[in-house]
Amino acid sequence: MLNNLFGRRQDEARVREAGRLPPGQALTNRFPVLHYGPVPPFNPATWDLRVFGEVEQEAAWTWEQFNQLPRTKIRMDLHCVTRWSKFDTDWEGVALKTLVEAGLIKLKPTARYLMQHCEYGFTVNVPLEVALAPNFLLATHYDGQPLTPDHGYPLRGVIGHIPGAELKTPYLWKGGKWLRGLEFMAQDRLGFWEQAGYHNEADVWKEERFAYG
Ligand SMILES: Nc1nc2c(c(=O)[nH]1)N[C@H]1C(S)=C(S)[C@@H](COP(=O)(O)O)O[C@H]1N2
Ligand SMILES: [Mo]
Repeated sequence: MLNNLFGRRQDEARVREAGRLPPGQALTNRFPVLHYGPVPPFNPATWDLRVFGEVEQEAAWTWEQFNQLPRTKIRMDLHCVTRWSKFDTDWEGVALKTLVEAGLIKLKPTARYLMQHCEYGFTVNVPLEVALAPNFLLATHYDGQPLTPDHGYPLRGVIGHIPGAELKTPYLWKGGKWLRGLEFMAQDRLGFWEQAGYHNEADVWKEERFAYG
């Protein structure tokens, strides 16, 4: 217990010195769970991922089809708006950038934003340049294991900070758990937490937590 506490402080000092602890954040070695509403069930026979909006051709991938898409692994630091940060987390899944480059999703030139549609009508919006960056992943695995139900099984968006990469880093809420749809949009629309007053840009280094002071 004491040992754990001491370890946490040391770990935090180390990431702070490395410039990896954003303002107002504290390191945790746990993995807190945060979401609104219940954890949905998963049925691989009926699950699909819809791709729609500003695309040349709409699609609905079954779970089997989704698992045949090209895969990517990334390591990143997660920063939650509720002030915990978790460092060096390992994710595996499908990069949107890869799907676009491979022509598996053909975007219309008008596509500028992505809305992630999740179970029970939860939504979260990001600009296209964020969705196509290497620090955004459609993740099926965390730490070498399939996601646990409360962290978004079978599929979630996840976004974090890759140390050394000059990429915009939004807070973790910009990744939707229990993902079921990718809607490409010409105009921005606010997602669930953004409508509730969270900041639309959500940049962790600028502490863009809430839209109104
Ligand atoms: N479907 C869904 N995804 C969601 C949320 C939610 O309420 N519903 N909350 C977001 C918020 S506020 C956070 S901080 C992260 C938390 O992810 P975690 O539970 O894996 O730590 O999920 C995000 N994705
Ligand atoms: Mo959150």
